[in-house]
Amino acid sequence: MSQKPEITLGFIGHLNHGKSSTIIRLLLETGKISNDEVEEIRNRVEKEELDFSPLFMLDSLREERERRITIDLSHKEFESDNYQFKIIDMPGHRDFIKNTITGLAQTEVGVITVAADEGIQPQTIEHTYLSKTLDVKQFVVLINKIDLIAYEEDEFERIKEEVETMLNQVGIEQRNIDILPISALQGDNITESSENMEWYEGPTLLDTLNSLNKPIKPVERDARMPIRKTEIRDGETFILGRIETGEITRGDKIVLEPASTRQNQNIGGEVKKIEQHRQEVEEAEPGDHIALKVKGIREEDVEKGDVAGHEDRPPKADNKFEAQIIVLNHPDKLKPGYTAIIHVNNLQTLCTFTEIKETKNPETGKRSEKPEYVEQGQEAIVEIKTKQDIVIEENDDIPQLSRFAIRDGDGIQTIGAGKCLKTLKHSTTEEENNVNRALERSERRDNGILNKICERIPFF
Ligand SMILES: Nc1nc2c(ncn2[C@@H]2O[C@H](COP(=O)(O)OP(=O)(O)OP(=O)(O)O)[C@@H](O)[C@H]2O)c(=O)[nH]1
Ligand SMILES: [Mg+2]
Repeated sequence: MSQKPEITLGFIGHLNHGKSSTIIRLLLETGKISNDEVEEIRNRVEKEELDFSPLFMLDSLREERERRITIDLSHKEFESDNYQFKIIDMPGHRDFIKNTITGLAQTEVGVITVAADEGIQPQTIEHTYLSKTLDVKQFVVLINKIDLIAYEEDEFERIKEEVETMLNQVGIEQRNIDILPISALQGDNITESSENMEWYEGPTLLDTLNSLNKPIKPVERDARMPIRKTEIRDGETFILGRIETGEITRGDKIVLEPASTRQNQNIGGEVKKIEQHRQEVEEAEPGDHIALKVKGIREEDVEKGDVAGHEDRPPKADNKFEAQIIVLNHPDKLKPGYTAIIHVNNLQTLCTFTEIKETKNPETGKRSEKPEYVEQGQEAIVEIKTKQDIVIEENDDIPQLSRFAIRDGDGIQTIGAGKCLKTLKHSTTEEENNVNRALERSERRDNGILNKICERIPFF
C-alpha cells in the first residue's frame, strides 16, 4: 500500500468543457488505464450499439453514454512522485448540480476546467462559488481545448485574465494558482510539455499536481466524528464514522450529541476498542473511517448523525444558527418562513429560514441589508432554525463540521449550500413557537417523505 499523502481532486466546470476527457488522458498517460481495459469497454458498448468513446471509461451509465454527458460522480485513483490522488469527476450539467455539490464536499483541490473556445460560462462561475462556500482550499485552472484556438498565446492570455477576474470576484486569492493551457484530446501539456506551444514555459498538469501543497490534517482541532451507523460485531455494539478533526485514542472518554440531549442523559463513555479495516488500532486521525466500541453505549442510544467528541471538549446540540449560504436552485423568492430539509454531518432534518440578514449578488458583488427575500444565484447571510437538535460547528472553530446543504421539501432539488457562522441560543419566544408550528405542519405534509429521500440520497 502506498504511504504517500493523499489528495482528493475534484474536476469542475461548465458542461462539455473537457473534465472527463482530461481525467482519462491523465490516467492513460500515467498508465492507470491500460489498453486492455479500453478494449473491454469498447466491446461492451459496441454490444449496446453505441459509438465508442474513451469517455465511457468514466461515463458508465447508459444515459451518460447516449447523451454524452456526465451525470453521476465517478472516482478514480492515480499517483505522482509525491502524492496518491483520488479524482472525482463531476457533471457540468446544471440538472445534476446536487451530484456536483456532493463531490465538492469531499474535494480538497478544485481543478477548474475551462474550454478555450467558449471561455467562462455560467457553471464555471457557479462551481467556483460553490467550491469557495464548501471550503475547497486549493485550485488549479485548466484552459482546455487549446487546439481549438490554434495554440495561440494571445488568446490564452485573454482567457487567463478572464479567469483571474472571476477568481477575484468570487474571493479566491488567485496569485498562487497555476493556470495551464492543455488539450485533453490531443494530449498537450498533460504529462509532457507540448511542442505545439513553444511560448509556454510553465509546468505540465502532472507537474502542477505533484507540487501542490500537502493538505494539513486538522489534528489540532477538537475531535469530531459524525456517526454513519451502528453495527454489532461479535455481539458487541460499534459506532461507525469518519474522523473529521482531532484524534481519538483508546481509553479516551467520549460523549455523543445530540444523543445526550435527546435522551436527557449522558450518552458516552470510555473508548474500549478502535477498529480500522476490521483491524484493531490504538488511535485514529482525520480521514480515518473507524468503528468504536464505547463502554456503556447500546445500539438504541445512537442514531445516524450523532457526533462523537471528547468529554472535556464536547460537541453541542443546537437548533438555531446564523449561516452564509448560496441559493442554487429556487424557482421563487426565498423568504423568511421557508421550510426545507437540511443535510448536515450525516443528519437530515427539517429547518426553517427565520431571518434574512443580508444578500450579495455574485455577479456585481452588490450587498443589500435586511432584504425581503433571496433569489437564485445569490449569496446570503441567514438565520436557520432546525426542527430537531443538531451538531453544527462555527466555521471559524471547526470548518469541517460547519457545512450543510439545503434540499426542498420534496427532496428533489438542492436549494443551496452553506456554512454555519455562529450558533445561537435556544429560545422560546412567540416567534419561535410560530416556527415550530410551521415545522410541524410541514412535517405532517411530508409524512415520511423525509426518510425516503434521506435513504435515497446519502449526503456528505
Ligand atoms: N478539440 C478538443 N475537444 C475536446 C478536448 N477535450 C475534450 N474535448 C471534447 O469535448 C467534448 C466534451 O468532453 P467531456 O470530457 O465529456 O466534457 P465534460 O466536461 O466531462 O462534460 P460533462 O461532464 O458532461 O460536463 C467531447 O466530445 C470531447 O471529445 C480538447 O482538448 N480538444
Ligand atoms: Mg464529464
